[in-house]
Amino acid sequence: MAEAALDAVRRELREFPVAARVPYLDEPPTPLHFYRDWVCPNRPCIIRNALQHWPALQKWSFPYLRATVGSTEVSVAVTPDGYADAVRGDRFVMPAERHLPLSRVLDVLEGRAQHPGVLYVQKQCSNLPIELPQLLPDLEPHVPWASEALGKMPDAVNFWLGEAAAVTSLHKDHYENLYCVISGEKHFLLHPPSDRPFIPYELYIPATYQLTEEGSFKMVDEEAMEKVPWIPLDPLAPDLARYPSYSQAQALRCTVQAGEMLYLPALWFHHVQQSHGCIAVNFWYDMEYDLKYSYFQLLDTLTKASGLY
Ligand SMILES: O=C(O)CCC(=O)C(=O)O
Repeated sequence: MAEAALDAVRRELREFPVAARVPYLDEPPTPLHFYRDWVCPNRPCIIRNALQHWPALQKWSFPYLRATVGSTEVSVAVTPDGYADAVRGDRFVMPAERHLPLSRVLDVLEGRAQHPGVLYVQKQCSNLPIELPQLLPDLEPHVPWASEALGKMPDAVNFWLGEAAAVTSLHKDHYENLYCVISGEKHFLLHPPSDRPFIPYELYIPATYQLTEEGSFKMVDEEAMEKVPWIPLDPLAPDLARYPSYSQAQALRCTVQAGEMLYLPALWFHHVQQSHGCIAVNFWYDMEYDLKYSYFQLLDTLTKASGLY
C-alpha cells in the first residue's frame, strides 16, 4: 500500500512539466514584466541588449585589464582539476586560495606563464567592488529593473575570470541570479527545482586543497567544520548505475554569449563551464522566502523521506 503510494508520487514527479529550452528576450523586461513573467513562475530566460550601455562590454579585454588592474591582487581559486567546491572521493573539497596580481592570472591564461593547477578568479562575496573597485565605472552597480522588481539591491556583485578547465559543479543557491557575460561564453546545464527528487545529495567531510611549495596539491580536512551536504553526481557523465533516478531528471542546456544576461531563478540547480578566459559579472539578489521556498522545502523533505535521494 505504502509502496504503491510512493510509486504514484514518483510517477507524478517524473511527469511534472518543464520547459524544453531557455527562452530569449530581445530587450530587458520592465520591472512588472520581469516580476510577473519570470520571477513569480521561477522561469529562467536569457536577456539580450541589457548590457550594451555598459562600457565594460567594449573595454574589458586582457590589455585593458592589464592596464587598469594588472597590479591589483585578487583572490584566485586554484584546484588540481578545475573543480572547486566539488565531491572528490569521500570529501567535499574547496579550492586553495591564492592572492595573485591579476596580470599573473592573465599571463597564465595567455600561456605566457605557468602556475600549478587550474586558476579561476572567483570569490562569491562581492569580489568586484571589494577587490577590483577600479572597474566599477565600467558597469552599473546593479540591474535597475531587477532591483525595482525584487524590491532590493543585490547582496553580492561577483567577477569571474578563468580557464576553460575551471568548472562549477552542480549546485543551487537561494539567490535570484542575473549572470552577465562580458566576453567569451558560459555554458549552463540547468535543472528546475522540481528535479530535486532525482538529484542525489550525500554528506561529505569538508576539506581544502593546499598547494605545496613544489606545486603539488594535498587535501586537508577542515576538522572544525560540520559535514557538508553536496551533489556527488557529474551531470556531464552521470553514474546512472549508482544514481539511476537521475535518468528521470530533465536537464536544460544553454550558452550565454558575450553581451547576454541569464536570469537564473533561485533554487535552480546549475553546472557551469566556460570558454577560455571568459569574463563575467553576476548579481545575486537574496530570494524571497515565500511559498516557492516552502514548496521546495516540502519537496526536499518528501524526497528524503521517500528514500528517493
Ligand atoms: O560562473 C560560474 O562558474 C558559476 C556561477 C554560479 O555558480 C553562480 O553564479 O551561482
